[in-house]
Amino acid sequence: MFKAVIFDVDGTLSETEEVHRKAFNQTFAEQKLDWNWDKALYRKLLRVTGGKERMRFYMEEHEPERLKRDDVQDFIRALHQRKTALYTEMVAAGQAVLRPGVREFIARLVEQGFRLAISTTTSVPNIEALIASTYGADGLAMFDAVCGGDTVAHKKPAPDIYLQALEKLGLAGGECLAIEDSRNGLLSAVRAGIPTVVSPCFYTDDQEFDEAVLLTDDLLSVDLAAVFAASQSENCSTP
Ligand code: XBP
Ligand code: MG
Repeated sequence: MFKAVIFDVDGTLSETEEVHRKAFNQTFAEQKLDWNWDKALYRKLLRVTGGKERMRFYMEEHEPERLKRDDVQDFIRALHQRKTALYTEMVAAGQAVLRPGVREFIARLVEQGFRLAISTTTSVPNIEALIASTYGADGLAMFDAVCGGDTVAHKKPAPDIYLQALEKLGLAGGECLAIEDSRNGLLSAVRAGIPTVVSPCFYTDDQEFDEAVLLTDDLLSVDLAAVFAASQSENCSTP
């Protein structure tokens, strides 16, 4: 049976991307940039994981000249620092809540003795803010491994952030189950050899999830024994 469940954060634990989008847009407005990421554009930009990488992707199409400046790296880093400050303030103010069923699902896992971990692209302060606002100051203690943001060179869909979690847990991929919302996250986990349940969110409901061991919109309905059996029998082809 699985020994640990590894959770993605944005879109999985909480529908946080609307708060990220708001923090990005407020940062751009403060800096007098006429960049306004509406929902339709943000859905497209979410194909790129990582806020700094996402802004660079946006500039490639909308402000290629600015990318040629010597200070572009510092420019992006400064924007991202301000965005993260705004995002964590918004989360601390209660603007991000757990998705339906997540709290009960995690409580059930803890009760049944599963170890828990986090593997996310989002910045570590964002993880801390979300867990503190939804579980209190000691919330992170539930997780044996918390892996996020720039601690890896290659973000999702590369496997790095999930491989980091496996190393910290001291477990093999097949001993764990990943819970994701997006194709980038699914590919990252499967490439790390981890069977993955996908629960799509608002921004990922149009994506493909063929490599998932199970697709669901209700984590509480997941039969872990059946998922484990399916994961053992499937030849998890690494895409
Ligand atoms: C989602 C991401 C992150 C967030 C923004 O991460 O791709 O980039 O959109 O957070 P995941 P940052 O689904 O893996 O939790 O601006 O801190 O990157
Ligand atoms: Mg996600």
